[in-house]
Parts: sequence; structure tokens; C-alpha cells
Amino acid sequence: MTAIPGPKSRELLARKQAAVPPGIGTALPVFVTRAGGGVLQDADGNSLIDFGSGIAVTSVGNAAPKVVERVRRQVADFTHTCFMVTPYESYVRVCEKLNELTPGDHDKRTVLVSTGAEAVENAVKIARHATGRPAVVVFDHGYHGRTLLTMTLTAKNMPYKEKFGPFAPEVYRVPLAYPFRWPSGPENCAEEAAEQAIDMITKQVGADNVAAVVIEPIAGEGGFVVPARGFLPRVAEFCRTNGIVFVADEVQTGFARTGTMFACEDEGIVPDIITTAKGIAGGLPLAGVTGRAEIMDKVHAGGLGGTYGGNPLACEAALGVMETIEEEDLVARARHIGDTMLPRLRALQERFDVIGDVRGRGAMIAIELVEPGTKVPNPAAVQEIVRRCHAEGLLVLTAGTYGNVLRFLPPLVIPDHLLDEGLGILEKAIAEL
Ligand code: PLZ
Repeated sequence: MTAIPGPKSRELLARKQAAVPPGIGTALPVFVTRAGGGVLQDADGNSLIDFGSGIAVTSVGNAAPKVVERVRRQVADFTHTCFMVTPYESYVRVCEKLNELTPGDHDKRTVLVSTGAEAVENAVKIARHATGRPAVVVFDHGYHGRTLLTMTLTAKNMPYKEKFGPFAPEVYRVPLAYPFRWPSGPENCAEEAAEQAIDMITKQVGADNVAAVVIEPIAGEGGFVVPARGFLPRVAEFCRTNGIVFVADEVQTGFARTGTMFACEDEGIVPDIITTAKGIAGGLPLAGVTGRAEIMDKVHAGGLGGTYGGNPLACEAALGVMETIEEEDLVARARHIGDTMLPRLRALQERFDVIGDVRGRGAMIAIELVEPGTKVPNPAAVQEIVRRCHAEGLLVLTAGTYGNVLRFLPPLVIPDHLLDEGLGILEKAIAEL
């Protein structure tokens, strides 16, 4: 209807700039008034196709009917008691569901908190308590949050860590099997990266000192890096033989996003602890830490918690999300989205050598842009494509350690014609560039 952003959004942006510090960025300054079915509507009456899902959150869509209905009922009944003061059933039900849905048929327990970072923090607390060991091992390109500990676990300095130190102690970083950028080529990547990682752990830290290895099964903010096949199983096996808690951070990859309920399932990994958030509750603040009962049960009574963790509105939303995923078979839908996007993006890669790599699984897909004919990161090309897509009404997000990755996270309920239209806008933007 108008230029993007339109006059009303510009006015609101001016107010934002006067009221909110610039530390809180804005990917696309259109102010949203309604959203659903893969479309965002803004204050100026524009409709934008949503390839971001609020960073992999609204997988079941915005204002999904089952989520709305459950939250509406709950908000009228009660909004908060604090689960640590007087409990309610929906919290327990969400934990039962997480224990059932996450990989492995062993006995499990779940703690609910409010954000992904809080889930990762708690996973580390629990692993340290259960093992009596201090060290935490994380990977290149990893992202785990913005709190002191999770910012320390995060790899990339700018913008996440710049001048926010000193950081938490006992955090060690090892290589990730990044096929596109592995020096000796993608064929050797899994084995060499695992060898280097394990060697660093044993030689520099000492396996006996490590409480937890924390890894995203697909690195999200780091650029949708799918570790070379075989890498994750090697690392998980090393953890098993050394009494190290293997923590899969599935905050971004979880809940059907990658075409399996959890991304770990793709290589048959059974994590000791799995962290979830984002897609779990359709945008209401909820996160989970699910782990082996014998690890989780070690922590003394009162050792874990938080005022809002497992808020009743968020728990009802999560139950609505889980019902929707099941009833609409969104796991299959995520695979269908990947099967639609990947061939079209690979065809683009054939035509344009600015696209160095096309990767991802299910509805978690990315392209990495390079200086043509090289592997030199090309963040300027990403910015230009994003600008063109936004102007044409397609919301896309960026990612990557080098800022040169375009990532696509459409809601799993996006209809085929919008997926097709969005891809058309993207293809045109790249072709024009
Ligand atoms: N672990 C794997 O992807 C959040 C960050 C957005 P919170 N990723 C989006 C930003 O720039 O702040 C994330 C993640 C993984 C943990 C987190 C942290 O989750 O809910 O943002 O705390």
C-alpha cells in the first residue's frame, strides 16, 4: 500500500528512537498490528510475507486458533500463582509432553523457565551440580543467549559480547564441523573437526573437569550451519564415555522446525539434557530444560526456579502448540517447505555465483553469500538483498558469524502460494543484484 516503512510506521519509529535505546535493534521497522497465516500486517495497511516467524517462534502461525482459545480461557481463570507457591496442572502436562516428545525413552524430568537463555543457564547449573565439575565446552559459531553465562557461551563478539565483559569463567570453545568453510574440504570435515574438538577438550581442559558440552544441532544465529554428518554422534559418544552431560540446545531447532520434532533425531542423537524455547509456545514466553531423571533429580529442593517460569498462560499456549503440531502434522509440513525451497535455491546457486552455499533442513534454510568465485564473505550482498526483499514486502532475516547469511524461517503453516510468492521476490532480488 505504501513505501516500506510507511508514514505511520515512520512516525512510530521516531517515537521508538526517543523512548528505546539503540541497543535494541530493528530488522525491519514496520509496526505490526495483526499477524497470521504467514502474513504480517502493519500500521499503514501493508501485508508482508513472513519468512522469519519472529526468529523461529511462531511455527504454528501467529494467533493460531488452538493457542488463542486456550490462552483466552486461562486469562479469564487466573494469570499467575507462581508454580513454586501453588502449582497448577498445565505446567505438569507440558513437562509430561516434553518428557514424551524429546528423544530417548529413558526416565526424564523437565523444568520450565521463561527464555531460551534461562533454559541454557539452568542446563549448565544442573550439569555442574550433577557432575561436581566446573567446565563447560561450547563450539565456534554457537549462540546461546545474552545473559552473562550464555553470552560467554556465545561465539560471536559483535554485537553480542562487545565490551560486556568480563565474562564467566570455565567456558572453553572448540571447532564446529562447518562443511562449507572447513579448510581441507567438506569430505574430511566431520572427522577432523571431531578429532580437534576432542583433542582440545582432553589436552587443554581435561575430560574429567567438564560438566557439560553444549551444542546446537544446527547452529542458528551462527548461520544455519549444519554440522557435517558424523560430527554430532562422535561428540555425543565422547561425552558418554567421559561422564560429560551432552546438552543439545534446541531453542531454535526444536518443535518440528527442521522436519523432525527435534533436530537431534536426524542422526539419532539422544541428548542427556535438551533445552527448548521459541517454537514451544507460539510467542508466549516459555522455555524448558528436559533431562535424564538421574541428572535432573540431583539438584536439592528449591535449587531451581523463578517467579514466572512455566506461567499458566504460556503453558496453555504450549499445549495449544503441541496439539496443532500433531493435528496439522507440521513435522511433515516442515519437510515439505524444505523440499520446496532447497531445489529453487540450488537452481539460483547455479545461476549466480554470489551464492556460495545453500543449506539447512526442513523450514530452517539459509544461503551463504560470497564474493563471486571465492569463499570471501559478502555481507554487503546480504544487506542489499534484504533491502530489496523488504521493499517488496518479504520479511527475511540475516545470520552468520560473518553477517553473510540469509536465513529463512517461515511459519510451518504458511500456504504454498505465499511460499512461492516469497521465493519469487527473493529470486528477483538476487537476479537484480
Ligand atoms: N539458544 C540456539 O537461538 C535465541 C536471538 C535473538 P532467548 N536466538 C535468537 C537475539 O538477537 O537476541 C537463542 C537460540 C539458541 C538460546 C537462545 C536464547 O533464547 O529466548 O532469546 O533467551
